[in-house]
Amino acid sequence: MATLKNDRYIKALLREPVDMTPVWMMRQAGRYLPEYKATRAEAGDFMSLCRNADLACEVTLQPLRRYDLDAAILFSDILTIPDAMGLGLSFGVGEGPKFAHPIETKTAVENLPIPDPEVELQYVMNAVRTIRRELNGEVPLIGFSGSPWTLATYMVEGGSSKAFTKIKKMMYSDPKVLHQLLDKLAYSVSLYLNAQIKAGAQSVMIFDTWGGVLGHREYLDFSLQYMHKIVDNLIRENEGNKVPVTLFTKGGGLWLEAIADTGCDAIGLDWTVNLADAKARVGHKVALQGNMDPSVLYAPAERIEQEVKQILADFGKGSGHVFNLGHGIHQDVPENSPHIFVEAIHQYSQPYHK
Ligand code: 1CP
Repeated sequence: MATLKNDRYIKALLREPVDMTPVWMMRQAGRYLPEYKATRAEAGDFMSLCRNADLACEVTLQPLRRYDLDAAILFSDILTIPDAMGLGLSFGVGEGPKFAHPIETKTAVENLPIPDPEVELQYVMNAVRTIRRELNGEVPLIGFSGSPWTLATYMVEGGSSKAFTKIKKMMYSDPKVLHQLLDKLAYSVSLYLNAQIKAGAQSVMIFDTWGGVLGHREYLDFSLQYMHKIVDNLIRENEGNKVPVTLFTKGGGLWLEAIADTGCDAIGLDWTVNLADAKARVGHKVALQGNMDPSVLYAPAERIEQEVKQILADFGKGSGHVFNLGHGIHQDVPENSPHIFVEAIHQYSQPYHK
């Protein structure tokens, strides 16, 4: 990995020795940073920020200027694919995503185009290329996508959901139509992630934020099966380096063995899982990423440090752990909390790597 000055994150994902546990934070760019709000205001709206490579690069780098993070993550969103399929994505200030044309019928699924990542999603690839150039080899760049199931929830519901009424109705009454949609999404995501890798992403992560709302059989059939197809299709080596892939299913703790069997390099964990148990179950196959409850960042410094020490002790000695939050950072955490979190990980993890 001659091109990287700090390759701890990549090494830990490949379970190769490191000097200390690497850390980054899910949703590390965003509204908890005042400078993010200023850049977003300059862009006008969220999608204009994503479409402007220089501004997307700027917000990607903002958290790295403040905190000693071991990886950068592309600033974009999981909903770029459905938008490129013509669903008409919009975000109001302080509101969730909305689609002008949600997917309601079999015909709508059949008519969905497969976006060409270097055409309809070229703005994402331009952002990847710009960020890679500006990072100048300091830390690796993570590319990402939503999982087919998680993307489908937004496309069928028309936006965020709590009960997932429409997509579950489709799943139980019209499973063939849903499978057809998921199949198109798995293909689109594979093309999209491979294009990000070719544009310079050094690792990729699939966010299955809503896999945990499924029953056991439904998770395997409607979510994991399609992530598995994507893993099978991904470029796993680029520029002479391995490109590790991480799968994160929020609420996926029951399925760690099945997730590890997809051939991914790492599993992202939320905070409901104990790292020692997870390591005993799958640590011989994959690395683990996580898993502090993001709400711990509301607590005083001593409590944050105590939690970091506990999670490090749970994972124990050796490589194969990337520290992270178990889900996205909250918008209203105290400005210094991420600093305390990151410093504690680097300081207290060193004995575990000797
Ligand atoms: O108003 C704003 O400024 C927009 C807020 C915002 C941001 C900062 C959205 C809208 N998306 C993002 C960026 C983003 N989204 C990133 C890159 C930033 C980084 O991590 O540093 C990433 C990786 C995502 C991924 C994402 N988007 C997920 C998966 C991860 C997760 O948090 O579970 C999901 C589910 C989305 C959908 C989405 N986009 C935006 C919002 C507010 C949401 C969530 C909607 C919901 O709760 O249903």
